[in-house]
Amino acid sequence: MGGANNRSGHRVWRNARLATIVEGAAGLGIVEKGAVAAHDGLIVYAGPEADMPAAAGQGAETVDCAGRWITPGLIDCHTHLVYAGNRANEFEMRLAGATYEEVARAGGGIVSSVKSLRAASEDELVTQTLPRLDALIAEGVTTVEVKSGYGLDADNEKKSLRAARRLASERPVTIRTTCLAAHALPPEAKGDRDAFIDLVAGTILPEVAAEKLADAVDGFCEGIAFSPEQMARVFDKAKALGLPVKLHADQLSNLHGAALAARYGALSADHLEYTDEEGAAAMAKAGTVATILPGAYYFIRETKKPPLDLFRRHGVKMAVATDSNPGTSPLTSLLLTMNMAATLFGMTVDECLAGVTREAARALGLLESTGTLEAGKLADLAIWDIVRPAELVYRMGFNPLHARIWRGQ
Ligand code: DI6
Ligand code: FE
Repeated sequence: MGGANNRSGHRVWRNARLATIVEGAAGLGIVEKGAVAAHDGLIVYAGPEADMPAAAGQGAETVDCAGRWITPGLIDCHTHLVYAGNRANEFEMRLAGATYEEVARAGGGIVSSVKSLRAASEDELVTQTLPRLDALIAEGVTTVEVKSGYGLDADNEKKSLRAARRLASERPVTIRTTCLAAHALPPEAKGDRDAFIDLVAGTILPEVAAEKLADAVDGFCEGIAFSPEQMARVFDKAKALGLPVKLHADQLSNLHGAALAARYGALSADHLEYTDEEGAAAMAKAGTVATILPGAYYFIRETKKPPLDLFRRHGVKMAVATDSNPGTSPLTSLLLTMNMAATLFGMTVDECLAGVTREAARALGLLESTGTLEAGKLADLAIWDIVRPAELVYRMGFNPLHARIWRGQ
C-alpha cells in the first residue's frame, strides 16, 4: 500500500461534528453539523455542511457520519517503536525493588535492547514492530515518528532506520524517522563518551544522511547519557547536514537541555520534568514544542512533573506522545497517554487533543500538511463513536474509533 494510487478518490463525510483543532480557533475549533470533503487524498473543505461549496461535493462518494465526531488523524510524535524482544524481566526486577539505574548497571537497560537489536535482522525488526504499530493505528493514529537509538553503530542504526522506513510500505500510515544515535554508550566504547560522540558526528550521522534515512536528529542529554557539550557537537553536525534536531531533555535532572535545544531551533524538546523558567522562555522564543511524555513518568515512577504552568505562561506549545519503548514506556495507546497527561499532569482535554494532533504535527515539522482539519492538508481523519470530545481523554483502555482515513482512504 501507499504511494500515488492510494491518493485518488473523491469523498464527503457529512452529518458529522468536527473538532478541527485549527490554530487560533476557540477551544477545539468545533463545528456542529459539519462536513469534510477530500479529493486525491487532500482535504478540499472542512466546515459547516450548509456552507460547503457545491464543487466540493460534486461527483463525490458521500458518507453519512450519523452525528459522529471527526478529528484530525492522531499523531504519535515521539516513539522508539523499532526494537527487538522486550524487557519484562527488568520490570520484574524493578517490582522487586531495583531502580532503573540499578537495572542498567546490572547489564540491563538500554544496552540490553542494543544487544537484542544487533542480533535481529531488518526483516525481524519490521515483523516485531508491526503489532505495536497496528495498536497505534487501531486508535486512529495516521502519523508516527520512529527513532533509532538501539543500534549505536553505523550499520545497526541504519538497519533500524531502514526498518522504520519500511513500516510505511507495510501499512497505510505516515512514518517520520529520527536518528537517535546519541542515546546511550555502547559496550565497545568502553566508557569513552567523547570518542563515541566523534563516531556519531563523524560517521553515523553522515552515513545516515547520505542514505536519507532520517528526517531529524535526536539525543539523550542526561547524567546517565550525554552532556550538553557533547549534544552540541551532535547538533552542529546535524545542522551541517541540513537535518532538524530534537532532544530528550531534563527528564531526570536539569542539565538545561531545553535551553540547548532552543538554541539550535529544535523542533521539540521532550520529557522536560526538570526544565526551569529560563528553559521554558527560551523554548517559547525559538518555537520549540514541549513534548509531554506521561508514559515514562508513570512507568518508572518519576516524582517530578513537567512544569506545565511555566509552559502555559510563556506560551510554549505542548505535544503529547507515547514515548513507546521497551524500557521506560511500553505503551502503544495514544488514547491512554492522553488520559495520563490529564490525570497525572493536569493537562486539559483541549490541550491533550491539540497535543496529539496540531502540536504533534508541529513537533515533527509537518504542520503544513497535517494535524488539523483544513483545506489543503492531507485527508487524515479519525471518526469516533462519542458524544463529546472529552470521552477520548476520559476513558482508560476503551477504543471508540469508528473509522480511520489516511490520505482520503
Ligand atoms: N529516555 C527514555 O526514557 C528512554 N530513552 C530515553 O532517552 C529509555 C529507553 C530505554 O530504556 O530503552
Ligand atoms: Fe524517548
